[in-house]
Parts: sequence; structure tokens; C-alpha cells
Amino acid sequence: MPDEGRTSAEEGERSETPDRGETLDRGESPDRSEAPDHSEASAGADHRAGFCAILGPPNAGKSTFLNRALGVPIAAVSPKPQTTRNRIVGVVNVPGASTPRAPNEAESEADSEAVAAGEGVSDSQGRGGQSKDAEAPGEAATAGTPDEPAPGDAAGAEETQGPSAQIVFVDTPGAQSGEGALRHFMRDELLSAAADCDVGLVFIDVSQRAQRSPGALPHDRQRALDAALGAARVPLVLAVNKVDTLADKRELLPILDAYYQTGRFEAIVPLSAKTGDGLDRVQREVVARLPRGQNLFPEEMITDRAERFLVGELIREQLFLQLGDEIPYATAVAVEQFRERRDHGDVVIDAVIHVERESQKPIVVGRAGRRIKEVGTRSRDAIGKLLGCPAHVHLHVKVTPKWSRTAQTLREVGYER
Ligand SMILES: Nc1nc2c(ncn2[C@@H]2O[C@H](COP(=O)(O)OP(=O)(O)O)[C@@H](O)[C@H]2O)c(=O)[nH]1
Ligand SMILES: [Mg+2]
Repeated sequence: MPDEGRTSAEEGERSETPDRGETLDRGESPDRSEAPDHSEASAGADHRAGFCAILGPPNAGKSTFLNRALGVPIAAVSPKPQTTRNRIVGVVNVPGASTPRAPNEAESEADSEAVAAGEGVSDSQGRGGQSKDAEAPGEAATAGTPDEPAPGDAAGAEETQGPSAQIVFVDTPGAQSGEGALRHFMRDELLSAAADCDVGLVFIDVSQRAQRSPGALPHDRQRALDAALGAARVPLVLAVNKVDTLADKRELLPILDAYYQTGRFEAIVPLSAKTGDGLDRVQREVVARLPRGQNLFPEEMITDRAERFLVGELIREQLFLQLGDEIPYATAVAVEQFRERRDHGDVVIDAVIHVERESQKPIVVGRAGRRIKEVGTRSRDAIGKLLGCPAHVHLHVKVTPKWSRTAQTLREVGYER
């Protein structure tokens, strides 16, 4: 193995504690011994719980939304399309009507009017949809800042109407066409999430002209999106995202109207996943369409994904952020070791970055190993923040020829259902 393929963001002594396979909890701390208790939250007669698949074209801001709703960044986000490859569950607990109103919520601007379309389905399914007309338009939801997340509470910080609920969001890869085992895997992840939810939350990106009117995506993309929406035989809520990019908010009305005219969406909500504007409203529209029932997950659970997976995603996110337009798509990250050193109070992570061709390796490594070192440093910081303890990240680049092409090599690099 050539040496230049290796880097350590921070050197740390190895110890013999076993790999961690835990999932991430809210209030992550060295002491995780508290037993889950979610009985109280699900006790109300009108309490809702269910799955909400986050669907839409690549790059529309789906993962950004998930992270903001959770108050913890668990999903990789980058300006490049198709950053997300797996479906990722994020659990958001929304308090009910008794929650005190936030002081800044009383008066709201009128620049993000929501369009409610049709209320029949929720009633006919006995889900008792709330009256959308009664709600003031254009609340500015602020769900914590990136620097100061409020896990668990972020989603419902300003919730003032409707029942309490547990929304189990399922982030998905963007709807896309394309061949190869990886693309098939991503499509399967998307379609199974769509087929297996109670509500579909569909994203569009208003900064993209082709998404400002329905059905206007390039043919292949449109077909892929229609297939995903077709698989979701459930009420659909449309999040018209990235409204912060509109210079003139008046541009919004014809966009909302065009989607309203399709009759496919029960509610249409303008959103900026980036600023959090509209997030509260989106969640309320989702909650109104969830079935009544007890929580599906313990309240302190953030995701069903193991920390090992999330760590791999943080490293992959850095590859998407730091490498050019082509290389990130040729990379996969497999976390080979994840060891908690209780005596040191830290974790040691060994990960392999798979590339498809020999020629890609020096690009990932960079001149004098600078690129991979930077990837290591930044992912170490992100991992430390996520886990709430120092992390030591050792990265190694390996050529696994054409790993994205066959089911077997896909499994080798960690994509398995
Ligand atoms: N201006 C703006 N950018 C956003 C917004 N939401 C997401 N983005 C950006 O859009 C890009 C794609 O976001 P991502 O969440 O990865 O999209 P996904 O592929 O749908 O999951 C990233 O660069 C985000 O920072 C938004 O509301 N406004
Ligand atoms: Mg994504």
C-alpha cells in the first residue's frame, strides 16, 4: 500500500474496545444509560405518528430540510446533485397545541402564503385533518441555528396549533434516471421509502427554472420523479423550496398556482430550508395527514442509522464539498473501525475511501497529501460535533475497480439493503 494514501487527522493510540454500533440519540453525551420513555408524549388521544418520505429532484434541499427539522446535521449536504445515496430516517417530535407561542410569532409577514388544496383525504381516512384556512399565512419558522441546534425541540419550537406528533422523516436520494448498480440501488431506496410512508413531502427548487412549473423537468428526470410520486399512494404536501433565492417574492404566486392547478398536492407551502422560513408550516401540514397513534420510535432517538454510518456520511460529505465535479461520484466511504476509547473519552475511526480507478487516487490524496488531510481534518471536526467527543480519523484511499457498476462491488463498499 503506498503511503501517500494514508492520513491521520489526529494521531491517537489504538485500544481494544469494541466497535460501536449505536444509533444517535438526542442530548448525546458520554452517559447514554437513560432508558427511553416516550409513553407520555404519545398519550394524547389525537397524537399522530407516521412516516413522511421526503421526495423530489436531486439538489432540491431535501437533506438540508431534514437536518434543520432535526436540529442536528445527520444527512450529507452539498451543492452537487445526488449527494444522498441511502434513505435516512430522522425522527422529529412535534409538541401539540398547548405549547406556548413564541414571542416573535404573533405577527407574521405575508410573504410566504400557503396554498391549501383539498381536505377530503385526511377526513375520509379518519385522520381528521386540521383546517388549513384557519392558519395565518407566512409564519417565519426558526428551528434553531446551525451553530446551536436544539435537538428534538427544533421542529416544534413555535408549534401552536394541531395535535402533538412524531414525524418519522425519510430522506431519499433525488429522483433520477441512469444505469449502473449504484443508480439502481439509489432508485430502490427512493421507491421503497415512497411506497412505505403515510405522507409524501415533495420538494421543488424555485431557483431552477425547470421546476417553477409542474412537469417541466428534462424528460428522464420527470419520469423518475413521477415514478416516485406514483409509488407514494398517500397524500402529498409540496414544499416550494429555496424561496430565499427569489429576488421578487411576487414570482412565487404563479409558481404556487401552477402546482395547485395540478390537483396532486393537498397543501403547498413556500419554504427556505436554508433559513428555516416555512419549516414549521411544512411540519404542520405533514402532521395533519399522519395517522393517529403511538410514537414509532423512542422520543430521544434521532435516527435509526448507526453512528458508524453517519460518520461515513460526514466523510463522504467532505469529498463532495472538496473534490471537483466528477470525483465525488466515484467515491464511496466504508468505515472499517469505529472504536470508543472510554479511558480517553474519544473515538478512533478508520475509514477507506474507495475510488473506481487508479487515476482517481492521486486526486483524492492531493499534492503532498494535502487534500486527504483536509478531508480528514474537516470530517474529524464534524464527527466530533456529532458525537460530542473528540474523534481521530484515519483515512485510506483504495482502488476498487468500477465499484459502482456491479451489485457485488457495491456491497463490498457498503451499499447493501
Ligand atoms: N438558497 C438556498 N439553498 C438551499 C436551500 N435548501 C438547500 N439549499 C442548498 O441546495 C444544495 C442542495 O441541498 P441538499 O440538501 O443536498 O439537496 P438534496 O439533494 O435535495 O438533498 C445545497 O448547496 C444546499 O445548501 C434553500 O432553502 N435556499
Ligand atoms: Mg440529499
